[in-house]
Amino acid sequence: MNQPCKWWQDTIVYQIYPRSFFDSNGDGEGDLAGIAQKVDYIKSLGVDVVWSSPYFVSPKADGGYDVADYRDIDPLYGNMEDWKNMIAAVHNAGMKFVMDLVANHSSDEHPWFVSAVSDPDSPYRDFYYFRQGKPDGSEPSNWASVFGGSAWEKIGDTNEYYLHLFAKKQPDLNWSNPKMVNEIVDIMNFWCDLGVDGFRLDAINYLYKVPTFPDVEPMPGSKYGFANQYYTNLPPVHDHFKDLNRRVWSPRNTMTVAELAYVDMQTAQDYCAPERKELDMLYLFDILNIDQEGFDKFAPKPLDLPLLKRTLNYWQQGLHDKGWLALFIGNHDQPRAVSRFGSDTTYRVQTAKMIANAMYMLQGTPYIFQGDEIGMTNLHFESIDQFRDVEVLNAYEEHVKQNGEDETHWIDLFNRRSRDNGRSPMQWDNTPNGGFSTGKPWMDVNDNYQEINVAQNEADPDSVLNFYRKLIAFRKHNDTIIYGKTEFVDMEDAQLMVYTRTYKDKMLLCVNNFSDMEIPFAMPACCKGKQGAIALQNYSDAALADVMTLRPYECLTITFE
Ligand code: TEU
Repeated sequence: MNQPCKWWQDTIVYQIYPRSFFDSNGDGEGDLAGIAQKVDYIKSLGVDVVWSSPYFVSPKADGGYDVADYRDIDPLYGNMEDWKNMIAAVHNAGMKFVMDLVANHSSDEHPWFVSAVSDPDSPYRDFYYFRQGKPDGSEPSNWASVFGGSAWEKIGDTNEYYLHLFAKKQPDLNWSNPKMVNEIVDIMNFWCDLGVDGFRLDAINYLYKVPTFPDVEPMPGSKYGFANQYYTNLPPVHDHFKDLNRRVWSPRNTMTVAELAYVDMQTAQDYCAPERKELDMLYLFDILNIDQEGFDKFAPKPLDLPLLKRTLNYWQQGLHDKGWLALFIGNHDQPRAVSRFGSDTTYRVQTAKMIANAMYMLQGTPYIFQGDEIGMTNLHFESIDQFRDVEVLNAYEEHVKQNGEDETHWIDLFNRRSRDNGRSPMQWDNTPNGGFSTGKPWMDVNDNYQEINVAQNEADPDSVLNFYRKLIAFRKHNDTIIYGKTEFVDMEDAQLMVYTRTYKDKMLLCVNNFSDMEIPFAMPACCKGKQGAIALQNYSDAALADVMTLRPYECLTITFE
């Protein structure tokens, strides 16, 4: 990678889920004015970029990832004036703002779809995928939706269907129609004119589908199958990225970060090779599927640390000098990292710091998801009524209602694995509703808010929050972290994740104990006999030695000059 790096390679991004961040007007819903009020807090972390999940007009069948008007704000979150105040506050604090562009699909309540579905001669007909069912009346193909069931929805009592890879209220947009693409370009330019500095591109490698929609092998016990080979990373996707880059991203000097599932190395390198002028940064899924069976997030399995290390290493090596990774431990689609990768009870604070240390010393741009910086945990909900996510509600309907499976088992699974874990309101202080809202929150606050909240973290110099601040300050402008080569030590060790980062004559050693046991650790050969200095640690009194005993979930970052 050439020095100096691009601005977004030496930056830290903070992700907001707006509905759950801060409610400024007591209606129980987070809002844009609430984000503006908390800008100083975000800035105090040391981050430079704010990305907010969508706040556009939406029926919110999928948390706002179902957009009904790309140019206006949903009244739940405020209005255009509030948006302008929010982005001004972000910019005045010296930070940049990234918007979430959801362009693989729109809402079924978007005027384009409303027109297309009601009028066969609509000019918007070809903005979507309408197909006739098979002669027997079944769906045009047996493709499964990401959220369960068929990816095709029948229109009234016709034999016509439309495609929705996600929820049925999210019809897929047809990127083979240049008029539709022009609309997306206009939308991006509209927001660039208003000051956005970058785009997070939602589910963007799904945008081209093989238009014959071939049937696939059904999943066990289902009529439907995952057809990702027919809609993921197909060659026209590269052409679309080049086109958007030429028309919007390069002239506007924006940062792009693409959410990508099922990417192989060659494709990843092609997406972000600077000379190809496609994308800047890749937000890849592999590490998040590591503790589940295949694609089934409700089939958890224990963390396989060697597999996690191999996966991280694969991307660290493959993209070094050839691309750029987003580094993250959580987002609005995931359970909380402390609960899934360590301890969310006795060693919660140590775990939260250790996971940040393990992930954010790697090469790439760190993304911090709201609440992870104070060590927020998974939920302890007792009833299905407390859950909000479409994925949970669909799974409940299928497994408990239709198949009669054990309800307690499924509630337990939802508390461990659902997306709602990442979406509960931010815990600001120990007042009712964690200080998130003076009204009744749209979703219950985690019952541990009195113990885990921002105010408590602010008051404690050894808190998770203050560890994040130290980590960010240490990481920023640090050439070893930005440019260095990554080398993992003992890939097969099932408890420790240890790696070095090396650049010119400097080296950094990152040591992380992923277990609740004391584990002996011998300095790797490359560090022995050298004078190291502890830059980060989660037990304030570590002493360096050639052979050490790491305490439960202990982490260290050590620098060697
Ligand atoms: O996610 C795309 C995606 O494929 C996965 O995140 C998937 O939805 C999830 O793992 C299911 O558990 C993006 C957004 O991040 C997500 O919130 C949206 O639901 C989805 O696109 C559709 O817009």
